[in-house]
Amino acid sequence: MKELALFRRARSHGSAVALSSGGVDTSYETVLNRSSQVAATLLGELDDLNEARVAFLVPPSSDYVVAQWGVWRAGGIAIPLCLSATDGEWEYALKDSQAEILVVPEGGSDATVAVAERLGLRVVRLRADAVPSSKGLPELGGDRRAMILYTSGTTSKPKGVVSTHGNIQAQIESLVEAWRWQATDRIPLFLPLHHIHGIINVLACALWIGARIECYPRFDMGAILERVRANAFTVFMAVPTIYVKLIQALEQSSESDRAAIIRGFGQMRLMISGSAALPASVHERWTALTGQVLLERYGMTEIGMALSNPFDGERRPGAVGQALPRVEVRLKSEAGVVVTSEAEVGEIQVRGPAVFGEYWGKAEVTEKSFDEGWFRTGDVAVMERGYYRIMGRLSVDIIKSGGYKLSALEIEAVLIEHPQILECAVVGVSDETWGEAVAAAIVLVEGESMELTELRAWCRDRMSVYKMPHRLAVVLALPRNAMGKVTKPALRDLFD
Ligand code: MCA
Ligand code: AMP
Repeated sequence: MKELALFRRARSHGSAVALSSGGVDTSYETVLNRSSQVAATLLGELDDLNEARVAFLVPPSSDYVVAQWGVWRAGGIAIPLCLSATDGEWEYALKDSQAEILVVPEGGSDATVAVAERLGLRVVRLRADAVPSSKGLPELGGDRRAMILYTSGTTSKPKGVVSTHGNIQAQIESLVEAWRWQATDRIPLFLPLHHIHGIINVLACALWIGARIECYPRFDMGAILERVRANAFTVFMAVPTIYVKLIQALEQSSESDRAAIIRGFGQMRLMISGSAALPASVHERWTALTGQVLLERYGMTEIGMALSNPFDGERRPGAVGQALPRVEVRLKSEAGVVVTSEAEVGEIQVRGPAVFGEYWGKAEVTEKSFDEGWFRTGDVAVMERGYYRIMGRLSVDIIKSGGYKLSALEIEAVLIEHPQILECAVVGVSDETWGEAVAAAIVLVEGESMELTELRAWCRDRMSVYKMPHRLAVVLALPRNAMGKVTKPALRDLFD
């Protein structure tokens, strides 16, 4: 039977612990057995789901992998939903992907189940049953579509990035090679599992190699530092905001606590930062505190990881290194010419087996995203002394906050629905902790006033917490249509 390499490899890891959550260990064998049960349940009388979309809302745990692998082994396309999303956001993802089934843990996710049932989806609840199913499972090739991840961008609604099993395998193999993943590795997983940083870089790479993952429902600083002190981890992957928060925590802790935690970080074999720019000052502060030189890398949902500082050799603060194995990268200037010399700025374009093929149901947008077969990232960079350095983005409407990519247009679309708001514009403003913070400038209906807390209460029912504006300028004196006359860069200055 043709089986994906991921599952063949898992079989060979057998009784080794794959994941541990809340003190409960789960072996590779158990994950395989349970996922075959899920696959059999999803299939029912069918032989193959044939790329039917199956959404799942499962916290980081062995259950998450059981659900993901269950969908894959049944031949479906897995759509991991955001745990902190609102009903409207879930509804959008389920409808846009034309999902047919929703998988949830045995006892949870009532709100999502209600949304799914209203939309007529079949709901499957995970069970603890670890006996393998005897049902024959479909053969899967690399070109089989495997996953849809929703990513915000330059359109007002998130787009579904479709990756095939071949894309996913290429992304994993490149990182396993570049970062020297080992079966003896132990890594904490506290990043959200609806984005590739958590899904591919942490979860999939570790499972591929036979390593051990310790799951946390969120970034729980106290619990994680406790385990760092106990030398529980060999590899650590986080977004810059987390390193900023860790530095603050270390600086505030007692001398003896700090020494013990620093020892735990110091003995790890690899610590990585990515998803947003790591300020050189944070990079240097971390080295000064812990002796660890962070490895910064650059990636995107559509392409996996593309650039990385080296495992061996110089890890340069403020730079993202060179192309990863089997990833081709070029810079294209504003004039449309491929950049061939250092110090010349251009858009990062990427090609290779890890690059996705399509946005779900958006052929035209997909076509515009490629330039002669190269994916246009929208990020601008320059090559300096052999390493790429990211300079910014082509679109002002894309914001990176806490490692999450947000669309200013999506947030504006929510704000403008507020009855007291006449006009609005959203920008990202630089922020020491969050990289960028979401800032909203609004023109109110005459005679009205508004507090930030009021605005955030309005947003809370309509968008996940990390998308909500954390800064507000209420522009009262401007005439109607004033917003259209102010550029977004000028608005950014208003907040600085
Ligand atoms: C939350 N808060 C914020 C933000 N988010 N304030 C400003 N800006 C924000 N973006 C506020 C909340 O309102 C709350 O305020 C307080 O901070 C704590 O919120 P909470 O959610 O509990 O924060 P946290 O748990 O400390 O979360 C911070 C985090 C999280 C761990 C950095 O944002 C995170 O997991 N980020 C990673 C996202 C990620 O994985 N991105 C990768 C995408 P109050 O206390 O007043 O209520 S994939 C990608 O980018 C590519 C492919 C790549 O290269 O990796
Ligand atoms: P996402 O769509 O969530 O996958 O986010 C991808 C975006 O994150 C990229 O297009 C970049 O703008 C940004 N990004 C990822 N890693 C880095 C990095 N090391 N430095 C600067 N930006 C980064």
